[in-house]
Parts: sequence; C-alpha cells; structure tokens
Amino acid sequence: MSTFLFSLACAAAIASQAVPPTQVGSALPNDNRVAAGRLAKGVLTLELEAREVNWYPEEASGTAIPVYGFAEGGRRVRVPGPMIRVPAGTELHVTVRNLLPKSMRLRGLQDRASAVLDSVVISRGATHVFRFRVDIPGTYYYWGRTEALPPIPEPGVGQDALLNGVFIVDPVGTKPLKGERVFVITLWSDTLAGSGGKSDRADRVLRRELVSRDRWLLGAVNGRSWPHTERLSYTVGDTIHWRVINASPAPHPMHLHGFYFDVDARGDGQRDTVFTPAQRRQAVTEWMTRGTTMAMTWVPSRAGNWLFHCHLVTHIAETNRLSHAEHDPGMRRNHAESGMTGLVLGLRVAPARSTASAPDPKPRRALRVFVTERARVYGDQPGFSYILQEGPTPPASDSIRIPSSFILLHQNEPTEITVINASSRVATIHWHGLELESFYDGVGDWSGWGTRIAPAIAPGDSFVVRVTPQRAGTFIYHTHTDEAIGLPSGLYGTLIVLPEHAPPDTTERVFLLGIGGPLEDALPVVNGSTTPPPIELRAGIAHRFRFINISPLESHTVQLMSGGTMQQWRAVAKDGADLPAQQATAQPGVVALHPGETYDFEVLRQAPESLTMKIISPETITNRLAARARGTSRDLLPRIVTEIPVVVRQ
Ligand SMILES: [Cu+2]
Repeated sequence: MSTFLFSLACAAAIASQAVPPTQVGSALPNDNRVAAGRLAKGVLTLELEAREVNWYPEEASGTAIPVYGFAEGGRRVRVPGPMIRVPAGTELHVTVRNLLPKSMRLRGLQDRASAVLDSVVISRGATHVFRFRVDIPGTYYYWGRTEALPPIPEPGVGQDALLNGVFIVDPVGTKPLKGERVFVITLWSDTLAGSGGKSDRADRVLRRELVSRDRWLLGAVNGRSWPHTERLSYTVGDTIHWRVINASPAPHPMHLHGFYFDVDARGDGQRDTVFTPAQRRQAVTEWMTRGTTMAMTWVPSRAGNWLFHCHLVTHIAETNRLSHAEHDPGMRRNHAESGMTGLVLGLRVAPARSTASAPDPKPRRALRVFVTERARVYGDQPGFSYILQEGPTPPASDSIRIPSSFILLHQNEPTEITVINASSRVATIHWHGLELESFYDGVGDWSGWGTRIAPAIAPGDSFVVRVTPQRAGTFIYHTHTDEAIGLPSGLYGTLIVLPEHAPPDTTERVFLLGIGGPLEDALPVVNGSTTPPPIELRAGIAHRFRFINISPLESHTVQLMSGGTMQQWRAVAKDGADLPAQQATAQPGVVALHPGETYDFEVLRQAPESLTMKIISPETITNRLAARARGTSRDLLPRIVTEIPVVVRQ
C-alpha cells in the first residue's frame, strides 16, 4: 500500500514539473522594502499594470500558479504588487492599465477621508488615471477584483489572490521607522491542474475549512510560502517594527514565539487607529480578521531561531505544499521546514556582541512529561496525550488523559521538564507564550541557535527542557508537529505559572477549549469534556477565570450569564500578560477566544446565586460540510452552545 502511495506521489511530482510555463512571465516576490513610483515636489507619479503572471510561491523551480498581479509600468509583476508609500499631503498620479483578459474593479487608491471606499471599474485594455491627495496617515492597501464583488467587498482568493499592494501614508514630517518591515498576508485557493491530486490526508485537514477535494489552499507572506518565506535576521536588543496587512478574505491569529509584542495600531484597510500608550496592547497572538492591518513593535531579548505564524492549522499544514507530494521519500526531513507550509515567517536573532550566553540556572524542580498514545480512541484513529508523572511510577505508554495534564510552574523557579516520547510518532512541545530560551521552544530542527538546534523528539527518545518562567499567567503547551491532527487528538494542555512562592490558587477556574478528536463529528470540548460539570464559586471572593483556546481552527465566544442577562467581570490578563491598569477594567462578561489566545478575568459575586457560563462554538465539520452541500452559508449555521452551570455558594 505504501509503495503504491509513493509511486502515486512521484507521478504527481513529475506531472507538475512537466507542465510547460506559459508565455505570461513569472512574478517576483515583493519584500516591500522599496516604494514604487517617482516622488518629486510633493507629487508621486506611478504607472501600474495589471497582468497575468505565473507565481512561484515555493521554489523558483517549483509549481507555478497562474494569477493576476500588478507591475510598475514595463517591469516584472510583483506579488504582492508595488508598494506605494508617501508622506501625508502628497499628490498621487497613479495610472492603472488593465492588461488582464477581463475587466477589473480596483479599490483603495484614494484618500481615506471619505466615508467609504469606491470601486473603479477598469475594462479590459483600458487605462484609468487616479489623481488624489492623501491626508490621513495609516497602513492601507489597494486591491483589484475581476470576479463579482461579494456584498462585503474583500480581497480575492482565486486568480485575484495576489492582485494587491501596500499603500502606506506616513504622517507629515516623519520618515519610515528604521528597519521597519511590511508583511502582506495572502491566501490563494483554487484548483490547479498541474499539481496533481490532493492526498487523503490533505483533504482531511482542509475539510475543516470546507475546502473541497479538488481545491488547494496556500497562504503566503510577501509572495512566498514557508519554508521559502524571507528569513529575517535581527540582533538581541533590536527594536523591531512591523506592519502586517491581511490582504486575504480569511482571519489569521498571528502568533509570535518567545516574546510579547505591542500592538501599536489596528485598521481595516479604510480606517487605521493608532493606539495611545494607554490603549496599546501586549499579545503573543493577535487576531486579524479579513482585510485588517496591524502595526506592532517588539524587542527580542534572547537569541535564537523564532517563528511568527498563523495559528490556524489549515493555514500552516504541510499538506498544502504544491511542489512536493507530502510523502516524497527524497524530501529532506527537517521537521520545521517540511512540517509546515504557508503563513510562517522564520526569524533569526543573533546574540548581542557584548553578551555571553548565560548558563542555564540549576534546576530546583524536575518534572517528567510523557507523550502517550492509544489506538482507536477516536473511531479508528489513535488518541494522544501529555501525561505528567505523579509519584514514582511513570504512566503507561498507552494510557490517555483527556485533557492532557495540568502543568503548574512558578515564576522565577528554574525548572527542568524531561519530555519522554512514548508514542509511535515524532513529538514536540511548544510552550506557547513562555519567554524561554529558543532551544526549548519546541519547534523541531528549528529552535536553538547556530549548531545547537533542538531536534524533534523521536519515538522512544526524550528531551530536557529548562525554563525559568519570567511572569505569572495563563499559558498553553501544545504540539508543534503535525498540528492539524495532533491538536484535536489531544496534544495540548493547560500551563499555569503562579507568582514566586505562591500556594496553589484555589480561586482560579480553568476553561481549556479545544476540539474533541480528529473526526468530522468531533464536538467542542471544555477541559476535555463536551458536558463539563458545574463549577462552584464562593460569594464575596474574587475568582480568577482562565480561558484558553487551543482549537485547531475554531473560535469560541464565552458569555457569563444570569438568566438572559450578561454579567460583568474584570479583565485581568491576555496571553499570560497582566493588563495595564487602564485596561484592567470591569466590563460585560463576554469574550471571543481565538486559537492560540488566553484571557484571564476576575469574577466576584456578592451573594449565593446560579449563573451560566455559555460557550458558543462553530458547528462540527460534519454539519459544516452538510450545510455547504445544501448551499447554506456556514455563517448561517446554528452554533453549538455548551452551558456550564456556575453555582455561587455562601
Ligand atoms: Cu491563518
């Protein structure tokens, strides 16, 4: 059977190479470092052409995707298109020539002072001249659509997926920040005759997102898909400024490994809001809905290889790769490079010259975590878990704990965690949100620095993690290998860091949200259960509710209700970081939890009563697929509501 699969895979790879490139030319990826056009005397003159092009998101010799893109007049097409970047007050003369085989609607080439963005239709072969003055600074983009626009205009995913470009307006009298980078996220999804058939495995992953069997899905950052995305090099102590533009019609929870970042501004392509210092947020995961933008700042304080990536498994699954069939035996088995595709950026942070790397502190506390596996836990599919050894006897290698063990660490306590892989597959643990050394970050064949790179943990092997948590808070530990199957199959758990020397917190209540299995009828689970038991609170005592969402793709909305009335709680922390005082306020008891996020709220009730924690989740994949077959939008599907009684006692 496996020989049959291999030969199929090879045939597919050969077939894709055999497709002759068409005569339309190939696009160059755009790293968005150089502004397009000629800026003179306050006037930017730019000629843009929309053209058909072959896009190579992977190897330059890899699979070509025919798309539409923008070029500066007479030059090669860039994906994303040429960047427009001017100071406020600039007059723009942009001539757009439509050399596509059909007419195009163009949006975004205008000042943002008006209430709505216009669409300008440019017929096939026609030219339109945009003349306008920009006054409102911000991070914007322009984009074209050749298909009919949906009711809510959004960038395309098919041939139009790369038909966009950055448009930044800097405040008068300022220059772009030194070293600032601009990243455009795109998502392409279409059929592709030349790339062979999608495997059963790829189909299983992408069904989660209702991508049908004959379609491929590929995310790209600045025109390239991991592991071919640009590798960014920094030095410890650098102040790093990024602008991220989600020029795709899908949301992306963007997650940074190892460090918090400040969210400085958020926008929707039309309006951009620069936060005041009091409004600025700290996050390790920022949810970017379709078409939105972000400006962020962070300072790496530890050397090593790090990642910035989307936390939706379908947007980084290696099964999306076009150029290699996934079981290609000749493929180099670097788990980081071969195990992910799409929306991943690799960062290399060099040590500062003045600092010698500090030796790991001597551990005071030693933990042992086993990766276990049991056959046929979810139908014919195996279940996995991380089990913390308690007492002298290790857990049986085929024992399963749902959910995986709760792991409690203490701030500033040097801790050693030996991860023993008792499963039949390669394993990793990523300590999501912890500010630890790169070597222990849990991305096999990537985490670490120089020649000291952490491997993925082979079956029967073990790996010692050393960590001294820098701050107390709510975190997650989870697999960073084969996430699309591993996460719903149990490889995630709650990771709490308590303040130094603090006793166990009896006031906390943990809500760990995931999906209960890799099958299509799997339901959302809270602490591993589809029917979580009631929780009890004491009147007059402030309780800390810790929410974690580690679902593969699903967002959940949590509401604290009394009958039909929403209650109040006080915001405390996001992603493990305490909120600044101005943001730690009483607010309505509702939060949308996206994959890779954690939130803490304080709940204080004065008298005995009965409340309900309502968790509103998307329907199962089975029902999403059935709805699609009926032609119903998935947004119209009823939601799955999990109700947890909250009993307040005297
Ligand atoms: Cu994504």
